[in-house]
Amino acid sequence: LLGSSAIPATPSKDFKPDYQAVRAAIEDVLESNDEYDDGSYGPVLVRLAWHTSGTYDKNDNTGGSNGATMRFGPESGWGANAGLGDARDILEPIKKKFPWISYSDLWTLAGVVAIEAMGGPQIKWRPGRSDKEENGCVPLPDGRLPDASRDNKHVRDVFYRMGFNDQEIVALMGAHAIGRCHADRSGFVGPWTFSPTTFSNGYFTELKGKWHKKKWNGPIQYEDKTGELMMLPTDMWMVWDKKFRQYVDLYAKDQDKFFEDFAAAFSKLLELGVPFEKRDFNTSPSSPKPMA
Ligand code: ZEM
Repeated sequence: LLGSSAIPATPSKDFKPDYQAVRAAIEDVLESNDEYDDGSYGPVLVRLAWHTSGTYDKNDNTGGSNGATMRFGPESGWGANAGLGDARDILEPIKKKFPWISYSDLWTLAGVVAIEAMGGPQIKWRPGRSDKEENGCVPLPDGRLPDASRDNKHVRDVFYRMGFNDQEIVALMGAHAIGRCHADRSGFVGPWTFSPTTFSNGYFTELKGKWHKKKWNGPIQYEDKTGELMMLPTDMWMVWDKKFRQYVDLYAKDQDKFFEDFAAAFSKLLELGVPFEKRDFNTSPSSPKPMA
């Protein structure tokens, strides 16, 4: 019997990529290292999926997950991408085991699998991204990813450039229920919720509490009354801006609605700029698990 590791680099015609096997391999690495952060690579994998996609510009159709250009400089060295080497490295043995999957499909699928494994919604995902060569791609300009120290106008500029509306922006921000900030990556410190490895609407319920500026020499960030939880300035704008705030209220009250809207927006994010063949999810011949 041929294991998937024996698949040749140029697959034969009747080769069927086994995405379930890749999903299982991703699930296996998520909690493979107790020493890493809160015992999970889930959050940093979600951040990789987001940063590889969030460079998209709808005006010239550049950026986005297709290409996996974060493998190369200058993108790999952007300040915004600090720490994402951990996420890329943990996926490398999976890429070796399943050489037929592109990095760009693997990185986006890993984000989806991580969210589902952390208790989040099922997210529609389909393959079809291809990797660019280092010498074949025009480097993207730095500054496409959002800057946490800035305001609501900046947040809108960045996400409208990708093609999102206010509701989708707020839904996507709910990913800050998981993970944490690291002093040596962004300069900010701490998690947004007390359960940073569980995907929930906790970001919104916490946001509705009381927040004050943290007294320290680091960048401006906000803390709750326990001093353990944090919010970035851009997070605070989700409640300071009335149009954003109505969705914070909605998602704080209604987890199901948050899961539904997040799943749709995250799936859209991962597909920005990807030249899929014309077919839909449920009829896709190469999508092994139709995602209803
Ligand atoms: Zn984040 N994010 N993000 N984000 N993010 C961090 C961490 C994580 C912003 C931001 O500056 C930061 C979205 C939107 C925005 C995740 C997912 C998503 C950190 C901490 C910062 C500073 C990095 C560090 O120090 O390790 C800003 C300004 C955003 C928009 C305005 C969206 C959208 C996301 C997904 C849908 C995740 C999962 C993390 C946690 C990473 C980890 O390693 O724990």
